Amino acid sequence: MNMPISARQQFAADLHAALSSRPRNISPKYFYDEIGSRLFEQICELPEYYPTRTELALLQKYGREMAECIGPHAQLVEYGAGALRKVRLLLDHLREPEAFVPVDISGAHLLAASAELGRAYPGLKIAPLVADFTQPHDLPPRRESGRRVGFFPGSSIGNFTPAEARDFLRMAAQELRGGGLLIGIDRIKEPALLHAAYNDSAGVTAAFNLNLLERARRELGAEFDPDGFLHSAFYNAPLQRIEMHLQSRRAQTIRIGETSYDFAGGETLHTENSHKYSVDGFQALAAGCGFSAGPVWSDERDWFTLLWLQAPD
Ligand code: AVJ
Repeated sequence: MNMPISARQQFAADLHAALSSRPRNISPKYFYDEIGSRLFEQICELPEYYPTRTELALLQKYGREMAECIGPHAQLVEYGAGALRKVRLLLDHLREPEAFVPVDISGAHLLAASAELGRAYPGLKIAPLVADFTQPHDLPPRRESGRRVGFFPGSSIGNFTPAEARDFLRMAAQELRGGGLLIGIDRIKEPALLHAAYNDSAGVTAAFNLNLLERARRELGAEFDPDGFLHSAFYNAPLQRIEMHLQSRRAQTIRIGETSYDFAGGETLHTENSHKYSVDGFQALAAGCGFSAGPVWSDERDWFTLLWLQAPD
């Protein structure tokens, strides 16, 4: 039998693979250790980072209509649970939800957030599931009378390439059949606004990106000059995405255990994609995965949109 591999071993394996490949890239999920999660919470408060506050305002304003789409007795599944702040704005309007199932790989964080939500919603059945929602997972069985509905806020889907987004949406269409999906997307907009959102003047996004290397030092004993890398974030217009990279200021070597990795000056480790969508473009992507388009809710500036997608029967 295979031994389960620890989070640290998984990070080590993925970082070695990333540093050995060309171009070098690693999953953004490694941003979110305790320090990284705290930095992300700070990003959400930044004046330049509009997505969180724009989406929260949409949930405040239209939560009742969204709850109407979700319907009574629903089993509500949140993909990738953060602080579970946004879902409250749906729960406040839902009629007799059957259960709330937050799914996240970070077990400790998920259980703490679930316990806190439980204190605020004492009548609600909360069934946290510690799992990577991009991999096959087993949701609790649903009742005959209710539907299963997915909630995927934050434009987290933007971390996926369109091909990966399709894989996720196909999986979701199956497990949500008969129900639907409420999903947040960040809209294509003026590049200067996007650029500012990922290059804040307080340097929090830079610290968030650089924390990946700090984490490699803390957890894996990686050796390198911490001032040798810069935060780089830019809008890739043809691919409609923000890319974040860690860019080497000069020729240098990173050592992890026995292995050395050489960086040329200017060479990067690609750490994140954040894809931006038009409403039509995203609905077309989802339609290819079996969802039909329903109501959409956007702010006045069309910076962010929540969409209802009806899952197949
Ligand atoms: C959590 C993936 C939605 O892409 O905007 C914020 C992460 N990265 N600033 C995003 C992030 C840099 C965020 N998502």
